[in-house]
Amino acid sequence: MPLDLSDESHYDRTRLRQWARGRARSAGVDRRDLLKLFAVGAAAGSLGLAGGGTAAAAPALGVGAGAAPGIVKPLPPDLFTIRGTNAETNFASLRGTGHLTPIDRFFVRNHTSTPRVDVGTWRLKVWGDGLAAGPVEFSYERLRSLRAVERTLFIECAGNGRSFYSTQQGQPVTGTAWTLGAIGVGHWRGARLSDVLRLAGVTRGAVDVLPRGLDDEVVANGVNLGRVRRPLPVAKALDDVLLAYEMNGRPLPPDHGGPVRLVVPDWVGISSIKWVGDIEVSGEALYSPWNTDMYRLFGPNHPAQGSAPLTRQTLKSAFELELGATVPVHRTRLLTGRSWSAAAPVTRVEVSTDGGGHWRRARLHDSPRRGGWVRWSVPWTPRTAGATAVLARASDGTGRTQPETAVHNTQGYLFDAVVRHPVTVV
Ligand SMILES: Nc1nc2c(c(=O)[nH]1)N[C@H]1C(S)=C(S)[C@@H](COP(=O)(O)O)O[C@H]1N2
Ligand SMILES: [Mo]
Repeated sequence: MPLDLSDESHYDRTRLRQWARGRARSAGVDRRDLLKLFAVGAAAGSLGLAGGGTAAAAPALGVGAGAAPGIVKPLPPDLFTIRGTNAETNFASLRGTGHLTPIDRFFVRNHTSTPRVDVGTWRLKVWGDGLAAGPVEFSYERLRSLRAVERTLFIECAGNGRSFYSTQQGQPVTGTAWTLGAIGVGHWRGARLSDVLRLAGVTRGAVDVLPRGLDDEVVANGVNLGRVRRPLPVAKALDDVLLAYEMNGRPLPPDHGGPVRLVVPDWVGISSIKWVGDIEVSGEALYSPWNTDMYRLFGPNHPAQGSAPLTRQTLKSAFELELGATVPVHRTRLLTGRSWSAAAPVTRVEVSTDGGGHWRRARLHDSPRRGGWVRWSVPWTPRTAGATAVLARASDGTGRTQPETAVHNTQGYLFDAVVRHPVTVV
């Protein structure tokens, strides 16, 4: 009986086993190089590549505050915090904005830098032994002539919230030290990946689909990992994945993958390959560093070989307030924020303004919907001056509530614990 790979965890476990036994094919990285990487990783505790090319504590070399890290759009300091080649959305700047994250404040996560891709000469090449015949190319015009779908979905980095492993749980992690702003909700318009794959002649024998970006090759620890790419099981690829060419009603901007990117609902941000140039459709299992050494859970809480590759994002909440904000005593203000989950709509949000002693239900301003977030608010009148913390805790339709502590992993992925947001009352 053929394996059912439409089940995500089954898929991942199967690929992982196959990969560990050398039975999945490397998509472009020499096995020797991968082993070399693993050796470096073992010595260093991990690669330091997790969701970013920079170590948590060390600022990226040559990139000072406000310096242009290869991102095209303006990055004013009130809207963004620059972290290496990436720009984190300042959550406070979302206050008063709508359900969608405006493009001028949508986070950017670049392994290298934003390439300028010409729409006129751009082609999407679909190829591989999982197709009935030879490669098929799609121009931008052809892609736009296919039946279009529109969806509102968040894209969130697997490492969003990573810095709280160290600041809140005292546990070291590697990777970009995001607070909670490595997420944005966009309204995407595009073609269905499934339509494109069918037009290209995908066969029943196809197993994995590997989209690859047109940005520069990634070099880490002296090893060229090649272009950013991460295999998707064909079941997910044929299910709900978009090839998006519009974001919030505008042509997809360069920093967010223009002219065309993948949008993979619910899955970690790395799945949503930007500037997609080609897609391999394979009859064999594929692996790349982005589903073997990176984007898996390593450390004492996880299997010795690491967890299965990450698929779905988790559950989080954030205040639309600076960390360490100063607020006046005896004055009533509206605390606002957002909560989101990849598993099911967020159904309840509770807020504590006394460091976690008492909890109140927040008022929800969006009807709970899969793929988006809910905005919420709760009034607060601080009664005593001094340092305190405000906390927000969400529950989703699966019955899950954010825990007090997130399960540590060396690369700091999937932080889901309630964040103690420091505030000073004066
Ligand atoms: N080609 C390419 N695709 C990519 C990346 C990249 O560096 N290159 N970064 C990935 C990661 S880690 C994330 S979190 C999302 C970020 O999307 P955004 O920059 O539009 O917010 O894009 C993903 N797609
Ligand atoms: Mo990411």
